[in-house]
Amino acid sequence: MKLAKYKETLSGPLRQATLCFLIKEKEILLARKKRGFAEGKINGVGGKVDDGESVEETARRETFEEIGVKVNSLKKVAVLDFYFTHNAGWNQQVIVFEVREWKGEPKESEEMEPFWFAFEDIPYGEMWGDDIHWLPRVLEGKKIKASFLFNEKEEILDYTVEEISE
Ligand code: 8DG
Repeated sequence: MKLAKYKETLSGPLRQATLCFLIKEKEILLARKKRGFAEGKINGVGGKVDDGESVEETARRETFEEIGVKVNSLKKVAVLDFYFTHNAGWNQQVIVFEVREWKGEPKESEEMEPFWFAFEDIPYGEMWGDDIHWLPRVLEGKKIKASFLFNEKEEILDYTVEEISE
């Protein structure tokens, strides 16, 4: 199935979630998810946008809840639309932020176990399969808009990735 065809079957806007990557020089903070959706995967920190919250507020709240860090400033670096042929309830738009200034030391919570990785050691094999298609470009300073369609085995059926100016 192709993205365009799948999108014809949907109505209404996508639910939104956030994803934050703390960056210091050429290192990125990633965390192993200890429970819930995508348990065991390595990822940035984030979660669903609650009613009445802005995406920036969600990013700050989730980063504090998951790794105990207070974010000073957020830079939007990507907008990713995810679609799942077998479970439309998982469909969501993820707003990705880069964080270079924060207060506190990242620490483990009941949900996340954080680690610093050099950019060249990012464990893409333990991350979502789409990340290799956009995260390297984000780390080069590009802004990205992308869409991915997954099947029931979490394989990518179709995707688009483009650079955006804003
Ligand atoms: P919550 O209670 O914390 O809100 O829910 P959750 O169990 O954390 O699940 P979620 O809100 O759906 O959060 C999923 C996180 O994973 C969120 O930060 C967005 C992010 N995410 C996806 N898909 C992908 C992906 O393909 N790649 C990466 N890197 N992150 C993804 O939802």
